[in-house]
Amino acid sequence: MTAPAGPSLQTAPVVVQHPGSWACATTHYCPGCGHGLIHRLVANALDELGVRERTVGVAGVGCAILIYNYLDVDFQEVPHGRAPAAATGVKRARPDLVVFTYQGDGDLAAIGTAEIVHAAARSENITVIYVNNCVYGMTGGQMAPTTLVGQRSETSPEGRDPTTQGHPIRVAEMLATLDGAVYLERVSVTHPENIKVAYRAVRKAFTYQLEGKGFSLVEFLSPCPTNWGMKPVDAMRWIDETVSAYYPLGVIKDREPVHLAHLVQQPPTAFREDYMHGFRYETVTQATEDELGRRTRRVHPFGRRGGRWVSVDGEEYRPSDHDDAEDED
Ligand SMILES: Cc1ncc(C[n+]2csc(CCOP(=O)(O)OP(=O)(O)O)c2C)c(N)n1
Ligand code: SF4
Ligand SMILES: [Mg+2]
Repeated sequence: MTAPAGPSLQTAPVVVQHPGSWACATTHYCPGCGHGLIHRLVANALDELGVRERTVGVAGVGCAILIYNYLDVDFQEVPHGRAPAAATGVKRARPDLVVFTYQGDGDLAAIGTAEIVHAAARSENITVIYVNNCVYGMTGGQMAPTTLVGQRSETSPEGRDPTTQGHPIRVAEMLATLDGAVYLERVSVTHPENIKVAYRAVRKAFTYQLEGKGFSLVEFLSPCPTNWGMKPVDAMRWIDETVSAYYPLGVIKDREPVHLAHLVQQPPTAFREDYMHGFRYETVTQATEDELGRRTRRVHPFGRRGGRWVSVDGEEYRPSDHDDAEDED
């Protein structure tokens, strides 16, 4: 019997293919995990925006710590929770790069609370992909700041009790109070329609970064069937019926930037010359000349308590007849 005629592999039309930003590796994620889907959306967005070659991801600690094996872009690996701080450094040093963090809820909303709040407050021009699966996945399913009231976890076997364990944190709403946060949206990957919306959100967040608008974050409600003790399909249903009732999907904030610090691409020259020699927080309060005709500056570190004379070429100088009282203003 002869095989039915049809297009060969070489001539068949391409219907779907891996995004170029995808490294074509097999992931280590459990069946039904949301991380792989979310990676794919990030890869698609980077491809579509044509920024793969100038993108740097900053990976948090958690199940997705190995994301650098899956996305074909440069990555910076950082300690737990510190991704927004590291991303700040990369973006400020190289504003031409597209910089994003990829963080779980344990990483971002527990150990990294300070970093994410202040990156948003400063309106760092970065994109944050925040994966909220209501649990510490990597370490075996302990309660996270996002674990729902009543949800069972390794450390809340009877269900989270808010009287002793507090209430879950809605990160996107919390950050929305900060003027520096420009775009915040919560999405999910539970079915094709939601995935399309999620993709648009990721793409928009990166577009805002390219436009220099400032801080954006896309929060994903993501299944962790392994630690939830559910089949993958039940985990998806639980997100639709229960998780998204507490964490509503949609745009939480989308506004023009009101804080423009992120548009300062490099520190001013004077700042770099004068402030990088030992004191980070000095302010120049006056310039004068010493007896040799060198220009000197009186600088005050740390809220004007103390200070020192520094010549313009960086040499320490302290005139013996200087009266500190003159400067007490
Ligand atoms: C400083 C530090 N404290 C604790 C840990 C242990 N740890 C590793 S991953 C993790 C939780 C990760 O949970 P999450 O960020 O929600 O990511 P998920 O695995 O759920 O995607 C913790 C507590 C660590 N690696 N470093
Ligand atoms: S433990 Fe949960 S978050 Fe981690 S890979 Fe498995 S399903 Fe995904
Ligand atoms: Mg988690």
